[in-house]
Amino acid sequence: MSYPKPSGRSLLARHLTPEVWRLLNDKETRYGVRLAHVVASGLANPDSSVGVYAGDEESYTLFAPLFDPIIADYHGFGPEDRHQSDLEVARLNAPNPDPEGRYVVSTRIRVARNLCCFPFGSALTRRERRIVEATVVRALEDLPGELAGSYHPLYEMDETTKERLIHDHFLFKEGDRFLEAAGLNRDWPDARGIFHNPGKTFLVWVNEEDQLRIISMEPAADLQRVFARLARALAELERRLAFAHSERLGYLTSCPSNLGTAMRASVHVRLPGLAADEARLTALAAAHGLQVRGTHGEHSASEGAVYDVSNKRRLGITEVEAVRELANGVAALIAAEERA
Ligand code: ADP
Ligand code: IOM
Repeated sequence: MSYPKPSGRSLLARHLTPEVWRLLNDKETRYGVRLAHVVASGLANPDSSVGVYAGDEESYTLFAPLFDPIIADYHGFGPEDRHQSDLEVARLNAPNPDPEGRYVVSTRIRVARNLCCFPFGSALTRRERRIVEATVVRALEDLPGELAGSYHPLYEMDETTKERLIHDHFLFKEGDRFLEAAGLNRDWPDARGIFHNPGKTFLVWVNEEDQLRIISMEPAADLQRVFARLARALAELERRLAFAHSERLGYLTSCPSNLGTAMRASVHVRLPGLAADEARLTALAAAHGLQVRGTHGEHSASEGAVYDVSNKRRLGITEVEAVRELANGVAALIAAEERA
């Protein structure tokens, strides 16, 4: 295949040069992942922000001449850097940025995980995906206390329930064209599903962009409590499952934007004053290391001036630092909103 020049402004378009293509084009990982597989989504979707998906752990080393510049660009993390984790709740010290509850609608912290010794979602076979699902569901079955819940496979869910869960921000959307082009939606809805506790404050998505998305969420802005619940869940799951992890890059994920902590800590915050100039809002958030998404997540628009504001960097920053950065940045956005 000759060099497929990517269009658009994705990190793929910036870093897939003819030289990189020539260097990597004929390489293949142990699980059979090739460069064409890694870049397929970004080529099909010029409006991607990143545009590449690793098919397995080895993709990050075999295709490093493409991934490393993308990782450096997105996270400011160089080839000599080493990622460090810190999930110690006692060290968090992230004050509630909206104690009177005037702006923040809800808080959600999620991490992505993939099982070690399997390819990632875009390269899984149907049979392997089912094994991943069964392994994860078994690990979730006997979680204690507030984390206890039940698993709901997608193929058993009626349309009304599904739509309600998506609308209420609990479940992933269907038919995402970025994931589709990456090969992440193959055999849909087979082996996909959601686990949640009765109050839907603890949820796990199975076999979406990553094999697990582990989520703690609740109304208002008690970051400390949301983080503590997530940390408890992760400690339990680490005892039951072995996750794909590297000394250098931390937790390994399909998309390089999620490496390291694999954590996106976000608030849904209503900012009607700042909404008048979204470019300024985005710049203000970026100055605090934050990213702005729409009300229904990535690639969606804001509704009713509610924005999803989260840490942009997930690698080269600890979990505790990422949540603290969110708390400080959101407090600054609220102060700007009050002046607007
Ligand atoms: P991810 O967070 O897994 O990267 P998305 O950006 O698509 O993926 O978000 C997934 C879902 O989580 C969407 O429905 C989004 O609206 C919801 N969400 C994100 N942050 C919050 C929040 N703070 N409160 C409520 N829902 C949220
Ligand atoms: N993580 C992934 N969904 N995203 C960054 C897609 C994109 O490249 O726009």
